[in-house]
Amino acid sequence: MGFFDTLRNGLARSREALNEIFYMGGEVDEDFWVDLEDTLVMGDMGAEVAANVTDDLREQAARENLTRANQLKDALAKRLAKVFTPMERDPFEDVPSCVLFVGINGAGKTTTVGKLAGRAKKEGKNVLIGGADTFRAAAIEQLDIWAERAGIDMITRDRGADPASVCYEVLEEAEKRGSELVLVDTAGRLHTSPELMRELAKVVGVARKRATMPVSVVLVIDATTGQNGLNQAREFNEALDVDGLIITKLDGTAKGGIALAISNELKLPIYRIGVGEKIDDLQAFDALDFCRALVGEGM
Ligand SMILES: Nc1nc2c(ncn2[C@@H]2O[C@H](COP(=O)(O)OP(=O)(O)O)[C@@H](O)[C@H]2O)c(=O)[nH]1
Ligand SMILES: [Mg+2]
Repeated sequence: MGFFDTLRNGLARSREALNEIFYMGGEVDEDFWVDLEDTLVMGDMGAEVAANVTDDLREQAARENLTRANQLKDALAKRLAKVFTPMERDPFEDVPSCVLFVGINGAGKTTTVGKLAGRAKKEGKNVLIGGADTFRAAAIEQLDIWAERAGIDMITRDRGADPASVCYEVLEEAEKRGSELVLVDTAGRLHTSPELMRELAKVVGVARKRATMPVSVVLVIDATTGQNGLNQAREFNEALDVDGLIITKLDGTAKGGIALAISNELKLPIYRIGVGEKIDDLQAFDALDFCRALVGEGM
């Protein structure tokens, strides 16, 4: 299955509601526009985005005399794609690079580090993994399994160790070894909390001060959390000045639109998207492909 098919399958549930308005009747009338705007709001894209996109599309339909709903599909995908904040630098390709992964528990940080490390190693990059999630013993084990599977070294310390010191050590080791890509996993909590933000701010501060390579802070967000994901993103970005996003669990959620809302509101690029639990289930993000998969293709 190609990249696009996997993505399209993953976003099937987000697409269902949109398809309904495109197929029902198929006539572009007043109801169509109301339904479209509602559906975009329901799809977690945010009221303002939904209104702007609907207005623009409505103008385009009038200008180009588009009267069938299906004629508007590609125009909608193209308009939605513009809502995303584009990526200027890819921290996983433009090496040397140190990436710190942050996010609440269960967002998919450790899995994403594992997937990215495995892929970078395959591409011949010199990778080092840092295990700065010293909050839970199981977290270190989980990361170790990924590291071992990929044949990559991991630097960590025992449970309870100071994550900022772990990060410092990882960077020293990376320098000694001439590592190109340093991926540092950090601890989350069930929710955002001042304690978590203080701990992570320290990790980020140490990394930015110590590293001789560019440091990126990547926020991992579970798409299935919908609006709550947007709230998390606001808090993390405020506390840590995040550089970009990875949105996970886009397979089988009806909340794919949240990716668009977060990228737009916080002006953050999406570096990768997660569409499953296995090593290959992490994809490059292309805004137009994503929106076409969300909207559906065809006349
Ligand atoms: N379906 C699906 N599951 C994912 C994805 N990414 C991570 N997971 C699963 O989400 C759960 C939590 O992931 P984990 O990496 O431990 O999250 P962390 O607490 O942020 O480190 C695990 O069961 C992962 O297999 C994804 O893109 N799709
Ligand atoms: Mg983890």
